[in-house]
Amino acid sequence: MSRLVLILGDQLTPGLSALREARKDGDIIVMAEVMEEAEYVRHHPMKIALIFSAMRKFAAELEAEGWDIRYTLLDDTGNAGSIVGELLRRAEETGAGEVLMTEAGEWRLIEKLKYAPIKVRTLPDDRFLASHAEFEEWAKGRKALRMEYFYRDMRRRTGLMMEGDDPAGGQWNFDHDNRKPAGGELKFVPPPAFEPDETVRDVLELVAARFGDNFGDLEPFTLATTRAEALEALDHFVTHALPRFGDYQDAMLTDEPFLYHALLSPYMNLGLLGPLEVCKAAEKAWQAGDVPINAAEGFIRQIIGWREYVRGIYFLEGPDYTTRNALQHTRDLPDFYWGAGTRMNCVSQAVTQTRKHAYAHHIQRLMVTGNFALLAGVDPAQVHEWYLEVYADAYEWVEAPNTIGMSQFADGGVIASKPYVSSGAYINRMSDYCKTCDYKVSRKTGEGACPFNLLYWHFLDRHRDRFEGNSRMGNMYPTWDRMDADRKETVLKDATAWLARLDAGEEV
Ligand code: FAD
Ligand code: DLZ
Ligand code: SF4
Repeated sequence: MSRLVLILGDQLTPGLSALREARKDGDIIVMAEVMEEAEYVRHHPMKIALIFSAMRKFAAELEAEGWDIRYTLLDDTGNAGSIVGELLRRAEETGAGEVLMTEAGEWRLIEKLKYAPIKVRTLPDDRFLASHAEFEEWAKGRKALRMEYFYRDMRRRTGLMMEGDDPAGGQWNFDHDNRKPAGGELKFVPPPAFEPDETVRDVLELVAARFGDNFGDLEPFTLATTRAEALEALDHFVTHALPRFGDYQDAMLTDEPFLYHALLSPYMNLGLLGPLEVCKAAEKAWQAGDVPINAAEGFIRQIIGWREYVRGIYFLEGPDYTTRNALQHTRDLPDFYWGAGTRMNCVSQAVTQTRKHAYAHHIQRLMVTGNFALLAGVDPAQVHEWYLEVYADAYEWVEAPNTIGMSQFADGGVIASKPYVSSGAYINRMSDYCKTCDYKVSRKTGEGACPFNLLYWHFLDRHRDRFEGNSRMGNMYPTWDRMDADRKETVLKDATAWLARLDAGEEV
């Protein structure tokens, strides 16, 4: 009896475990564009276009290599509308009695496949460097699951930037050389733009017709949609941006969405690029003397450290992770996350570029939109859904730990040892946004006071019981306590009034 080999939209890797085990004579590859995946959240149109284009091209490559492949287009008559539905339809059509697949990256789909009325054999997703078992073993018995220690193990295991048993340059982490604000004289080379071919143009037409009302611009669409193009994007990054990646990793500049960032997460998360090959390209450039050590180390840490670590946490913590709400935040996500007007220039910049490019870099996600939601007490489930929808690289295994854990502290501190909150001073230091903002970052209260300043103290005050004893909150409570009572009262009153205007739907 023949066998179906399921390849999901984010499993576009020639060496995928299911493909390695499959046989060209007899097995049938199944790939399907289905509404259930395309609308379980309202994905940014560019994200859907990227996935469908890359799926179609990957399928064509497999077919050219001699695989028997059944590919379902979204608009095909008979499309069952879901992954499980498509498997059952193809099983009936071909007489196949079993499905082979690589584990899905999301609990929702794992559960659906587990209860599918057909036998599904699942192989581990070994495109990641740490298996579930290895991560569990690392986590076992530890009081705190801090990324830094996990990262050191990953350096030792991969041998990346190692000199024998020691880290290259004598340090594991060169972050103290990073995090410079961006000055005006910096030059940025824009990311490579890939002209849509016929396949992409067909997909763009489909996405415009079916998902045109979702938040986000569909065009200009210039993303890579094949492994060959993604490799070009990698090469471009290593040559033009990596040398300054470390220095300006946390900087933010008006109308400069990309700076020296890699823009490679959509391709790694789809499977077009492997994490190890990306890190090796960075290591090679450092070995050749083209890239300083702080840039290469910082970049590699994001991938073998953060990326692997958050995936480990997602699977360790289980399917209820996305429903956690340790701080019991309940405010609705403000309309300006969907492009409604706001006078906060930093938020407006981050949301505008998200709409245009389905991209914002880490500090914009963490310290602008994430920081605001946390300070304002927005329901983390709504924040999570927003991040899952609006970014081209968003899949739950990576998005949820970053949002629920790192950004919103909704997991109660599994990932973050302290909440990532800041007043306007941090945004002012790392960006030029405040210069042209309606609010004054230097104002702590009264007319025109920066909302981040007001909400920062409001947050600390309302969560005093939880955070007062947190050593990493440093001297924030003593600073708050040293303010005179009148001033504290004014700060809290102004913050409450500002939140009331937000809740009333005023443009704030
Ligand atoms: P660079 O800054 O150039 O970093 C290089 C690579 O490191 C990235 O491509 C990415 O693969 C990896 N990386 C860096 N930081 C992280 C991290 N914290 N977690 C995992 N990988 C990381 N990343 C996603 O891939 N998908 C998401 O859905 C996602 N959601 C996020 C939500 C929030 C609230 C926050 C704070 C972060 C989120 N991140 C997510 C992490 C990070 O912001 C993106 O990986 C990064 O911005 C991607 O852009 P880049 O390729 O230019 O990254
Ligand atoms: C995100 C996505 C979208 C939009 N569409 C499809 C699809 O039509 N077919 C498919 O196989 N996969 C799609 N995906 C990716 C899946 O949602 C992804 O595999 C799971 O969320 C697990 O990460
Ligand atoms: Fe953002 Fe405040 Fe700066 Fe305006 S003043 S850009 S609201 S941090």
